[in-house]
Amino acid sequence: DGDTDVVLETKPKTKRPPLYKVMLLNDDYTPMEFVVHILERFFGLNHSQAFEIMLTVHKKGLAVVGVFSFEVAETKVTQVMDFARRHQHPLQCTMEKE
Ligand code: TYC
Repeated sequence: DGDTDVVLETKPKTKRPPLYKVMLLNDDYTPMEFVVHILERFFGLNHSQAFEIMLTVHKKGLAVVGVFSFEVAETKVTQVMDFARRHQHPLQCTMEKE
């Protein structure tokens, strides 16, 4: 009858969830050993990895310490900020969509 069937391709509907970078910011007061301890304790880094990232933050101003789902990233930021505040250090930790 002259009609033409058109079947549009549909995209696969499962999208990967967005990932979030967790970053540590430098400051002049938080002791280096405290930052290394944080990286070991909350990010599961070994001592030399932790020391290396701490030095990168110290020299460059900030560094990405890990990439996680939203909920995990939020938990890490909260854990770091609470731990730093309890020890009266001004350390800042933030997250940003990748
Ligand atoms: N700049 C700090 C010092 O000289 C060390 C430091 C490193 C602080 C990393 C924060 O995220 C940081 N004691």
